Amino acid sequence: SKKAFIFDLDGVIVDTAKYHFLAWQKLAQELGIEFTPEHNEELKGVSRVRSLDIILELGGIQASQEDKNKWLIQKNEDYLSYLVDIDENEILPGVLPVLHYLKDKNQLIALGSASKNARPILEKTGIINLFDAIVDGNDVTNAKPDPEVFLQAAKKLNVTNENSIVFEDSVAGIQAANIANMTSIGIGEATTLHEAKYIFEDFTFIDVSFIESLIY
Ligand code: B16
Ligand code: MG
Repeated sequence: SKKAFIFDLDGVIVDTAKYHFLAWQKLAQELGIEFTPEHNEELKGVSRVRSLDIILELGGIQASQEDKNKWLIQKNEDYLSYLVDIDENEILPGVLPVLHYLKDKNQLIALGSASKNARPILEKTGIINLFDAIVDGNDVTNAKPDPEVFLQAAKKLNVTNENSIVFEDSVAGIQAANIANMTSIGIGEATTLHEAKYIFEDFTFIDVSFIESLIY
């Protein structure tokens, strides 16, 4: 049978969180807000607009919509400057073998990401052609834990939710997959991602027999 394997982007396929951090930190500094790597954890899987709100709340800053829009553009331009030179080396360890194995087994692969920059990242890392469907921040109105992004992906692939498997590094993403009755696989720390059906520290811990067990 054909299953849909839906991958989150940041924290699962690539570690763009480090670039998001640098760009948010630059903006925070300009606004006189202290922004640490610990704070950045709270922004994982969260939309760009919500991320700015969290940072402004951190600094106790109330801003006009005009200022917010300006800062969102500024942050994204800065973020994109870090992506200029990325290539396949940006793909996290163990991910490519899993993607290729799924292709070999004729399984369906989708992206389910909150990022509006997902397509250029998949292009630059040379894996966009492995995806049968892409759903990203440009397609959805409701952020995770709302399951919209994963529901759209399964629908595009014509696969039922029960036959869909989601790889996620954020708690909100795991919750979204669970709400959709999909199989949730957490990538990261077991304590943080305990709501996931399965948890792996990273893709190097995922072996062929586990993937087989998901397919059949
Ligand atoms: P952008 P994911 C998310 O990607 C990131 O984890 C999150 O930190 C970011 O704010 C969000 O994308 C929006 O990204 O500013 O590029 O539209 O984990 O859902 O793949
Ligand atoms: Mg993520």
